[in-house]
Amino acid sequence: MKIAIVCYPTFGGSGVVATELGLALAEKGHEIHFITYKQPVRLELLHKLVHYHEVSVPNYPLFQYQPYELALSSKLVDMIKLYKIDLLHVHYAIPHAYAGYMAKKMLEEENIHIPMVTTLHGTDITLVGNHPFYKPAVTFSINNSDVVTSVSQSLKEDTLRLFDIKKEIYVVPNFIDINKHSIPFTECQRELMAKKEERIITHISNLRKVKRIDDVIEIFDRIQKSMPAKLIIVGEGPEKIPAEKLCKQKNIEEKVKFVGNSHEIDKILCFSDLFLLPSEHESFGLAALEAMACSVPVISSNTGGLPEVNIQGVSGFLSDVGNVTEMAQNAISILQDEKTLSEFKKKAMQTALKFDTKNIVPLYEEVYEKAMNRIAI
Ligand code: GMT
Repeated sequence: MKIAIVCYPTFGGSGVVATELGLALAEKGHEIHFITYKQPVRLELLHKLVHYHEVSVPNYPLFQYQPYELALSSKLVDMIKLYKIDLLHVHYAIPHAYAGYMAKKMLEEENIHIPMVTTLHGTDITLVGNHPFYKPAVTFSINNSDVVTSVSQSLKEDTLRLFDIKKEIYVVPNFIDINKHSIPFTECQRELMAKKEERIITHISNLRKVKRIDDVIEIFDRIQKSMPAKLIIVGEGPEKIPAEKLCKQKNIEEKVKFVGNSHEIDKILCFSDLFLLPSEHESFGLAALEAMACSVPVISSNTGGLPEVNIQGVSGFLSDVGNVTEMAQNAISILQDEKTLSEFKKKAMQTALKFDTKNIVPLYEEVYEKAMNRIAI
């Protein structure tokens, strides 16, 4: 099948999932065309079935806002015609499903009927899409997609609660290539980050308010008071400077390393002992799954789709949002001795296996079949 994938190319779960999906589909023989404004961060164009088409938006000084949706829908029309694409898969409702719908309608004028699958990722529903300024357009785009998927049962329920949805929503969880993530420990650079006796705690995100970085630091502060430990914070975002200030205030700045965005999260995770994700909201928590796939247990909040990924007492522990006391106690209980830690590490990895690429990508292929049949009817 020839599939066009539209996604956000930057650091962030939805772009990562879209990219990994495209690569996995190409491995299975599908021809994949990524259409977005920048080459997706995890995309290496080394596969003969993977293409990337850049959407450029000319900067016209008269406009306060440059019309990206217009440029995207025009690019979609051109590429779908040029490469004879069979199916369009848009990740993130805003503005991709909206632009995709416009492309579909333009193509219909030329008697080209292209099915559109929309995957909802979370922030497009719970944070941004739900805003009254966007809600009618998001509702319309979801209802006018041929097939809609969401990355967790919890996100499906949120979508049905927040919007007037007339479409079936299929849950297709996020996934991970377990083999790609199991880096042998010998390759690790642990000694660059921490002393032998120190536990390494890691947090990876785009450091936005929703990730509750203050809680990450508060939990770590309590851990480091009871055992030697280091905290590695991977990512860039608006909460970075306040977080650095908080570390200084708490006098733990030497124990916290901010390493910025990284293309090598596996190499960081492979020497991590614990992953913290105390988010205010998380429709799935791909970062937690990536940690688990590297045998890193997770301390998280119990919001959104996190309980579908992180299993209480097995791959880690979950607490109510903001309950840093319980999160720190649970973290210490995992880290306190080698036997408990290695038990949790093993189970974290076993829990992640359920989400391996080979189990989930066929579900997307089934969804594509459904969408193709819908158009054929
Ligand atoms: O929150 C982020 O880190 C970015 C955001 C995005 O849109 O890329 O992530 C959302 O989609 C991810 C992939 O499906 C999910 O794993 C994240 O849980 C979800 N973020 C939120 O719901 C806050």
